[in-house]
Amino acid sequence: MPTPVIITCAVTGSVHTPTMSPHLPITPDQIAEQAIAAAEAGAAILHLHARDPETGRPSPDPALFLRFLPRIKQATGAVVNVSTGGGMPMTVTQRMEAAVRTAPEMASCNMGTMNFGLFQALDRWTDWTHAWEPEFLEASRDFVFKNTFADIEALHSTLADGHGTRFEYECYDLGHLYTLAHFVDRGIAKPPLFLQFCLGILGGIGADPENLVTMTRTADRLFGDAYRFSVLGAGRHQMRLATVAAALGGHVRVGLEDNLFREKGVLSESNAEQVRAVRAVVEGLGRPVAGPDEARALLGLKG
Ligand code: KMH
Ligand code: ZN
Repeated sequence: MPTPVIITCAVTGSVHTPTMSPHLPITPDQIAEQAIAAAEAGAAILHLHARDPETGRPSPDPALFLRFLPRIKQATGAVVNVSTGGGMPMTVTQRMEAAVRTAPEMASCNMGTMNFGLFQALDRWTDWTHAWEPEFLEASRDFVFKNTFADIEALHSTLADGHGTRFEYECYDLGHLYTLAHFVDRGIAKPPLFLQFCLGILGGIGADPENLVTMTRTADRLFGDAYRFSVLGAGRHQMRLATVAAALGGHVRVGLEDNLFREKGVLSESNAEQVRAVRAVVEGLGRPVAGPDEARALLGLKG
């Protein structure tokens, strides 16, 4: 029996702006509705950010998370994954606040400090520059996505040790796998590890299938069978890389955080639409889709 595929849906993120798509969920109600529909379509994990409902800008405010998390938990059995990646220009402390307050089953843990292209990275199908306020656009050119060794350690001591939260380890480059191995060696990161290979972000590794294979081979050497991997391809690379990931035995991530399009020039109308599309690919490859409890068992979550 092939291993079931865990579909993660990243519902809104912090990169895309409301001016880019009318379908991007912004308010707590919209985030809850789209997250619930994504779970009903087959997403076992919901990766969640919050936004200021007035401006649509990413927000670290735990009160906003608390306006959609209980509703999602009540309506679905899906694993709730609270982002600690936040968005520009939050501090690391702000980025961790919602996860510390809500003690989720899962939170993201970004595995290195890097340049992180915003509009430049996500989609070369469209010139997005019109969609950004000029000062935000200018600031994004100088943006450092800070995830130092100390930050990674703090996430583990606060969330894993304090609350039993486990991590989606966001790896944007090969070096991030070696950093994770260092934390495993120190007994800080504990298997089974859930690696999210993030390909196609400007500043990280490119979205070539060869790179994905190299990442899996490297992870095999570093972690043996103590890890599972999932893949997100930024922008137009999303479905192609999800297909390669599923064919290689991995798991997949989709959602409007990573890609706004169904195909060139055609916006996705919802997160659930992307979940249904990737589900068809996965099932077409002969692999079943994991329910939330299968995902929990595969990833050693607290439930
Ligand atoms: N935006 C993705 C490329 C996080 O939320 O911690 C990575 C991400 C980071 O989802
Ligand atoms: Zn995210």
